[in-house]
Amino acid sequence: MIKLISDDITTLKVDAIVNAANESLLGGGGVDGAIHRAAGPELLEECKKIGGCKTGNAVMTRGYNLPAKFVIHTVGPIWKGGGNNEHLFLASCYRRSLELAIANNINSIAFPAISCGAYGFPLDEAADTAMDTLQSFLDKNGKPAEVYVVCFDARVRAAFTQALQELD
Ligand code: AR6
Repeated sequence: MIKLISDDITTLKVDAIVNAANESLLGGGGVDGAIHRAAGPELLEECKKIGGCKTGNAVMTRGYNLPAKFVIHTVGPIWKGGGNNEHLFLASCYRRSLELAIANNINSIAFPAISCGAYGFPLDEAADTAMDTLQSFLDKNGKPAEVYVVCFDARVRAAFTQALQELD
């Protein structure tokens, strides 16, 4: 099941929320900043111990003061025009996050629109890649049971709604 919701990801009571982080894992703006503020300083401490994450990969921490038990930090690609494997890296972010989730018995997971803010990925293209990757993973693995994509504004909602409709 893939469901779109319009909400602040930091308020969701799911097993894991996904963070659109950067390779340092030391925090930043956008959804990353919001997650660190809501989780509290222990999140940064755990991230420092991990020591970074490559673009397209994902790592997991506890959720600390968040309602979510875990945070899966993934690093989306910076959009550079589309000729630098941006779509492959973006797909990898969704897939690696889901692999970590099922390896840790996570049944409910919420994604933000990875790379669609500061990293400048065109929304329609990001939405297509996100939805195709999520659906393929679910078709193959049959879990996690609940996958949410959080649409923080109307433009994101419109792009992801269209991409979801195109799946069937
Ligand atoms: N809940 C859900 N979605 C949100 C929230 C929130 N609280 N806040 C923002 N968004 P961005 P990126 C949406 O820029 O493009 C950071 O500085 C936002 O509207 O957060 O992957 C990192 O440290 C947009 O649709 O992530 C990196 O340096 C989406 O989340 C860099 O930005 C992603 O926007 C990563 O850039």
